[in-house]
Amino acid sequence: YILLKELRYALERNEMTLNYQPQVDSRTSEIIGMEALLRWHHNGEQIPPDRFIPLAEESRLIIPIGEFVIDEALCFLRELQSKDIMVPVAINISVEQLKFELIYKQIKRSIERYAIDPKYIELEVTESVIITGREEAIAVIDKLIELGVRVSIDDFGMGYSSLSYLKRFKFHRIKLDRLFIKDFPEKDNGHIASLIIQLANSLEVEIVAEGIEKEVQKEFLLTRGCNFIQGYYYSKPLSKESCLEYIKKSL
Ligand code: G
Ligand code: G
Ligand code: MN
Ligand code: NA
Repeated sequence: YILLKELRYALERNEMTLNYQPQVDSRTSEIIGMEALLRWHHNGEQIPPDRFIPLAEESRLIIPIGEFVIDEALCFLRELQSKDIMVPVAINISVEQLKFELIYKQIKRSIERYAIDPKYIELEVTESVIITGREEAIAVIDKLIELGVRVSIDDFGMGYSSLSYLKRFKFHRIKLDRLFIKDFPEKDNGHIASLIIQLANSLEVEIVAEGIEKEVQKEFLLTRGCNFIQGYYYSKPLSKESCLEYIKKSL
């Protein structure tokens, strides 16, 4: 793989950056969080995460790349908190990162060093992490939750029909996958989205709908009890500077 060879040098060549996509309370238009999304600028083009994250996971490069992502995101969080801007940041975590205590140590060290309030750190893990992840991975998640960090289930509804894992640990939030809303209202009646919202509400966990592009989708979700929205309707992923501007306007 030529791309894999290039990926090895991406960090030292400063080709990686984080963008931040606002998450908004549709009742007030206030920002309630942001998701850090990794970008790789290589030879004048942007390579999408869907192409390089799997490579990074297979090659273990996800460990240094993941460390970079956590460090960048927590630096931004510290910068915000030093300005008394208390907006949580959500960070995507791959299962490979949870096989070691490294991630726990890194996050704990950053919390102490930067004096970050851990409840503003949210880790997004997919259902597959919890289902296929071995006991070590679950144990690391438990330790992180004990630190005060929050955990969300990303791409909810995509992977597994088993819901038994919902009982296994104390997660904070579900991220409703874009699949369940993207074709609403033309080709999707929204029944599955409604059901997942009901599930979240009865479990008393937060739910954020991803990939909302249209007002009609936002309105529908609101009537069904989901007011936390992430999607192009409010904003695309933004550079750190633009996200800060967004936050200042929103609060
Ligand atoms: O940014 P984009 O919208 O194209 O993201 C596509 C997918 O890439 C996301 O669903 C997410 O799972 C993954 N992704 C983005 N940034 C990161 C990251 O920093 N770490 C990991 N592990 N995955 C990421
Ligand atoms: O982690 P996850 O795979 O859920 O990442 C979210 C992905 O969805 C990112 O790649 C992000 O760029 C993308 N995204 C966010 N909002 C929208 C949207 O409104 N429409 C579409 N098509 N994609 C979105
Ligand atoms: Mn995510
Ligand atoms: Na994801």
